[in-house]
Amino acid sequence: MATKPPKADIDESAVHVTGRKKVAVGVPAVLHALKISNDQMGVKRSVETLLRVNQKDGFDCPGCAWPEEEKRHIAEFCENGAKAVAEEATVRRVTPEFFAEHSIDELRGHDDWWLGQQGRLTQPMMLDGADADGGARHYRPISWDAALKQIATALRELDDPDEAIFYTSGRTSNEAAFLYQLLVRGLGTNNLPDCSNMCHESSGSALVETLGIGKGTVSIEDIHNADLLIVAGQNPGTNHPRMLSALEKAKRNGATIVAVNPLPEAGLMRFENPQTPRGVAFGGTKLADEFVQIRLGGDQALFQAIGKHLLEVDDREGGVLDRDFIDEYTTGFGSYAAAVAAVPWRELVAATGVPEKALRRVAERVRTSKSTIVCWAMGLTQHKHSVATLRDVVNVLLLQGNIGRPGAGVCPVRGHSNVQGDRTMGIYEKPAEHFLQWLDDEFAFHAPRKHGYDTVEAIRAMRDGKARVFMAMGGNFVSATPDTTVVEAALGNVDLTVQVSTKLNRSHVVTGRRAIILPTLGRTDRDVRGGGEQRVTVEDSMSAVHASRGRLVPPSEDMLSEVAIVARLCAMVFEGRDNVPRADWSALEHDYTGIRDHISRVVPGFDDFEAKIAKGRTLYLPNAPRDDRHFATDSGRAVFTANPLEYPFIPDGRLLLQTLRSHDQYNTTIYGKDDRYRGIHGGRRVILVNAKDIQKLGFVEGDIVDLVSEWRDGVERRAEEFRIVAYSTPRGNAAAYYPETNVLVPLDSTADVSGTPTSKSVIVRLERRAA
Ligand SMILES: Nc1nc2c(c(=O)[nH]1)N[C@H]1C(S)=C(S)[C@@H](COP(=O)(O)OP(=O)(O)OC[C@H]3O[C@@H](n4cnc5c(=O)[nH]c(N)nc54)[C@H](O)[C@@H]3O)O[C@H]1N2
Ligand SMILES: Nc1nc2c(c(=O)[nH]1)N[C@H]1C(S)=C(S)[C@@H](COP(=O)(O)OP(=O)(O)OC[C@H]3O[C@@H](n4cnc5c(=O)[nH]c(N)nc54)[C@H](O)[C@@H]3O)O[C@H]1N2
Ligand SMILES: [Mo]
Repeated sequence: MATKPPKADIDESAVHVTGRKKVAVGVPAVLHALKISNDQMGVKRSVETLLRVNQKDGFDCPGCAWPEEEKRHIAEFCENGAKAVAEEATVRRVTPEFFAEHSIDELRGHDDWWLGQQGRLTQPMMLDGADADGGARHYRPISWDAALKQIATALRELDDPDEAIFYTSGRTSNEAAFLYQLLVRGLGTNNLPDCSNMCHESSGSALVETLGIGKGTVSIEDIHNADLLIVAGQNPGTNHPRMLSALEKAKRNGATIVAVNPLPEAGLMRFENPQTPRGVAFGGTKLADEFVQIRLGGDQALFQAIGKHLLEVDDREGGVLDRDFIDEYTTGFGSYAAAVAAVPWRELVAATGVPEKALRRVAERVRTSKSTIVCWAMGLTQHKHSVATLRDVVNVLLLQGNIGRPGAGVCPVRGHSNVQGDRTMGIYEKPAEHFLQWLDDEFAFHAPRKHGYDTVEAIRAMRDGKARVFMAMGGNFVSATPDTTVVEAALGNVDLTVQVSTKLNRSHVVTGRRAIILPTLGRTDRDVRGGGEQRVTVEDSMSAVHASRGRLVPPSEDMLSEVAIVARLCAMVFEGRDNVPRADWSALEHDYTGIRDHISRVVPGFDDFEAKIAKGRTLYLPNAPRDDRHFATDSGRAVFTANPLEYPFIPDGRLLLQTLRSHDQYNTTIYGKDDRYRGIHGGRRVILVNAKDIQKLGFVEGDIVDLVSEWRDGVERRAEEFRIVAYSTPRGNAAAYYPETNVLVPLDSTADVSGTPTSKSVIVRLERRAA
């Protein structure tokens, strides 16, 4: 059932705009984090909890996937990590009384901010068909056993296992993820969409094809020792604050940093490290040596320009390219070189919005660099031509042999704290044949081979009535996915929706005909099973795996870990069936070392898993391109690719909108109403527009407008009542926050090859609201 996205809870009339900050972090950040965490947890619990973040015997921060350094600070967390911890370790509770008080219709009128503020879920709850007396529908308490039986029965009764869809968000531990994919494949489907499909899928697609690995090729030491770091399409001051410390270190070691972004993001420009007295006292470190204010979607052109310049100078003077590397380790150089030679400079200038002189200046920095790393996040992955863009990033690095040597390589900076680990554990709708064979051998069954649905395909399947059960291992599917109205209607077509969650969100209130909530332990919670206190493991953005152990008393006694939930479901779903994985599910539920044992035999690089993560140690997964310039591509070589130049076309009178994160949110979880570094306070329904465009379009700052998305299917998608804010962004480009704007992103507007929704490029027109 579709509902109008609510906007009542945050009073947008209170929004006000101050100047943009030019420095990130520093003392105000620490104070702000402590305020949010004291509100949620109280002072004593805040201090106890925050001191455990990312320590060797503590828990992995549930914030981002940036790696920990070998030598830990006492307080190894950042402002936004502290907020993520506070959100989970809050003392507020959502109890059965809460659900008795609020009907489902009432809850549906609230936004994710209000829902998240209510606290931790404490007991399994079930929402059935209409009430017998025809009154309002409420979630009612249900026992674990009854809830899991309902789910198992629904799965066992499907005509076809492909009628079930299993989503995963990226916080799920390796152990839970491994069992979960086994449950799904044991049922007989590969329908395993995950948040990666909307996130770094484009990186995975481009890197597998060109380097034979779907992950980055650098370590934290490489970052510290790089000669040149290009940070493109990323806002680390907000989303990966600990990365700023690494950039600061690189800077002290003599690195040059180039920031490529349509917005002058505070963290990239200047950084005050609250963990060093120097940082605060002396106004911080200047990070970016050069800021390239690029047009949205102009990055492919930028990297083609760099490649073109390097080739031109090499032709004239020689000595620019690493010929030995190119000859020995790569293929496709000739066709790449011919392709970039044919692109006219004026087109590269038009696409980037950057003058040729400035493009060549950046290229000169690359030419003279001894070792170059390119870091990127959503600004490069969420466009139609993202895979082509990232192929061109790889091309530039290959020219100078910048793969597989110290201080050089590709660095896709991951989002969720275990999103990379979940993939390693097999959360993937298109699993590799060798992975499935190893699963078959280990568990004595035959896993399905047919590829499953990714996130967008899963929505289409539900929309078209092809799916009957939808289960989510964390996340907030309704708010995180594109085309909110379509998604809400699609979920309404499903017989049973199941959410395994820590906190309440829109996905619990926009449901299938029946719905079940299974409350689960988070990273900070102590997890005691029959076999004693359990640890789980996670993999960071740089392929380092380590254990995580929560210490807090869980929100209620009636909660199960993700592992226990999935292990019990495996037992119930597989009972008495042929061709299902064979394992002692109850033993695995009570002692996770048994799961790690299975992992060590199935997943490459995990030999001696248990010993390697003992006593806070880290297991570094093999990384063939980095370790010995091995490339698991068809040719066994790294691949240069020739990619036709693409960039977005913006029709006259329209703007190209990117949807991004404010400083006070974690994806769909809204911590607060401020975007401190960008100077927006007290509200979220704002659209940042270049002052000249505001004037050209006939508006003034502060005008309230509807954003209307224009897409070739002719469907009108509208997000209502946004305030216009003048901001430094290239002409024709605009920015507004997600998830409020997801309603504008057309389901079928996806990246070529990777299928990622184009959240960073939505054509909109602004429509004045009648006063
Ligand atoms: N506190 C906090 N931490 C987080 C998250 C969070 O929500 N809150 N989310 C986590 C997750 S899942 C992820 S994936 C990451 C996201 O981390 P980011 O990718 O940093 O997140 P976004 O807010 O989407 O910011 C995109 C950045 O790219 C820029 N950009 C947009 N389009 C383009 C473009 O075409 N070219 C270039 N060069 N730049 C562009 C934007 O101006 C912005 O600076 O952060 C993770 N960490
Ligand atoms: N328009 C637009 N859309 C986007 C993006 C964008 O930039 N623009 N970014 C995309 C990206 S990069 C991503 S990664 C997705 C994010 O998509 P999701 O991962 O689906 O969304 P989150 O908001 O991170 O999910 C938050 C919920 O996860 C649950 N949760 C938190 N911790 C745990 C845990 O430990 N276990 C369990 N079981 N549940 C837990 C809580 O209930 C919480 O409400 O959104 C995507 N959507
Ligand atoms: Mo993400």
